Amino acid sequence: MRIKNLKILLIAIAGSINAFAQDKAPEALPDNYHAVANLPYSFNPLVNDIVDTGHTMKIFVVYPSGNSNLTFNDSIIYYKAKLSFKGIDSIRYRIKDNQNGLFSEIAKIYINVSNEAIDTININNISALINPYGCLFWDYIESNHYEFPKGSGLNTIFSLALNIAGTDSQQNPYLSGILYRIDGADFFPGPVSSAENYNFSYDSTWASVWKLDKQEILTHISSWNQTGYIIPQIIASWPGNGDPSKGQATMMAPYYDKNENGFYDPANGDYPVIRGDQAVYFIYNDDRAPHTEFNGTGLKTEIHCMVYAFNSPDNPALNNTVFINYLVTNRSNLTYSNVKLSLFVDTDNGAAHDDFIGCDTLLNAAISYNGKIPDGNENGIGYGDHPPAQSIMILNKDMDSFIVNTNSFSYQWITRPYESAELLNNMNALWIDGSPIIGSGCGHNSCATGNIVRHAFPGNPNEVDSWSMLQSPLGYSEYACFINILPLTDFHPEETVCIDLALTSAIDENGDHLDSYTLVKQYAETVKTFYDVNFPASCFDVAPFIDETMVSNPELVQVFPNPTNGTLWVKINTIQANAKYQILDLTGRLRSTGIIDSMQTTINISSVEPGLYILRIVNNEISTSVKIVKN
Ligand SMILES: [Ca+2]
Ligand SMILES: [Ca+2]
Ligand SMILES: [Ca+2]
Ligand SMILES: [Ca+2]
Repeated sequence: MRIKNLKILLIAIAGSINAFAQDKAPEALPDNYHAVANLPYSFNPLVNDIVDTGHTMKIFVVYPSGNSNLTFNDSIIYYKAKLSFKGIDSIRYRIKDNQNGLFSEIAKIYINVSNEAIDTININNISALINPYGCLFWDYIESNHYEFPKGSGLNTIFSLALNIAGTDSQQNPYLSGILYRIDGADFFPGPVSSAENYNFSYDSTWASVWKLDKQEILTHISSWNQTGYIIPQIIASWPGNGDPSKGQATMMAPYYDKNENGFYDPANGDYPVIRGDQAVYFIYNDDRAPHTEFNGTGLKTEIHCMVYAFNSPDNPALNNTVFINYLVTNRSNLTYSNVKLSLFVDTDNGAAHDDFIGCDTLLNAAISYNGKIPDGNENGIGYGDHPPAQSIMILNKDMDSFIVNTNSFSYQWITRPYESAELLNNMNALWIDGSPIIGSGCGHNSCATGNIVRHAFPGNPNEVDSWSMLQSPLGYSEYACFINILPLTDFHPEETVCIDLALTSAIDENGDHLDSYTLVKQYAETVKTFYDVNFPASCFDVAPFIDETMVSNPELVQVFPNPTNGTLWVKINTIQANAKYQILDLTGRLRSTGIIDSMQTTINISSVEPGLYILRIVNNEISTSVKIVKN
């Protein structure tokens, strides 16, 4: 009886399941994926989803997040996280049963997005966003980050990018252009490689910046051979060498090759070489893909870039400065002529629409400053009564020409370039309509008369009779500029051009916008002197200051006592014409200097604090360095 009843019950349950199944909704179950930012992926979220036996299902809808772009078809979601996104992205979807037409509940898809390509340099009074996509300081989506003072939430630069143009021997034009890399791209992360190696693996490897503090390197130098020492990931992955089998150059990021085997192996004591107390390093090129921002043919250049800064609270000029070192190498087999290298810099002194910009031809600098006080946008956000000025200075070359443009001005000729011909005009010191700079008034022949010049608004706004934007009829607005660094007659295969820049900010806390202009010029001059003293060898000489080859060479120079309490007796074997000595600390800061005028010279360093220093003997041709210890 009981057995019989149970049997009937089971049959009844089975029957109800069958009847119910015909109307059962499909079930979407959550999914987890990993992705690298800005690279394309295809996901099939259906693989773990449930639908009735014999039925099929499809993706019905996908709800995007703001962190990614996606499309989908019946079974695949094509996904790309935004270039500057990092973290967990969450999108949602529903599926549909193709037979019974029912929909699932909403299910979530979690994508863990890694992003090694975005970091900040932030060791001094500046915090700035760095990436390897060609346009510094902005995130290619909505916000910029060149924060000064660090922590203020206010910025003095929107973006900075290097443009390159040239012609080959047949006069064919080449152009790699970049303003904001927002509607297309001419520049891409990574070194120039053979075409078959431009693939997903390449992209995921080189979508990266490497950020290092000098202290991490010094720790590695003193610890690499200690038991238990683990090489920090950033030192282990430092891109010292390219892969020749992939058409890459052998030497990439600078490093000290302790065992002199031509190969970066930090486990054997090699270490990254940087400038400054902190550096962010990356490599990019104009060859990875067809150009879509300015649609030109790329020159096949590879750019190695080191952004670096010094933590120097007692030196406000240095503490308000970020340096950039660009090494631009021609990796094509063409010799280019009439080569232009032009920096596009969109300066924003806080609120963007009340600014001026001009240049200083003696400093080789662009200088932006506020157009009025207080600085502020329509919501009152800005620097207020003490707006900053910002200098962008070329340290190792002359500024060949300088021109300005704007997104928000009523004159067509001063509008920002959108076509390649307009870009080339700006890179050649012409307004976008091809007319020259007239050295007075508005600067254009429609509203000014006078001589043709190559530098727009070179005057000091504090000087009433000079030609600055303040004295022009243009009025304050939203401005950007082209700093045209140099024309290069011939740019040969495998030749490298080196550019050193310094970006210096200043606020006169007791003054107005024009007092900050005066102060930033003073700071820029201080920074230029620092550069000239501390980087005398070459723009290519990345960092002479923590080189282990700096041991006393008794044939050239003897120093004793070492360690010293204050007095150093320096003996050299020959008198070098115009020789001088420099005492540098390990950040490269000059602490003492003087003339070497005999074969035996006494140097007093009793005023410097105890620590490790570099004594450098330099004349016009050579330098010899010796480590010294001050007790
Ligand atoms: Ca799923
Ligand atoms: Ca080595
Ligand atoms: Ca402003
Ligand atoms: Ca601007």
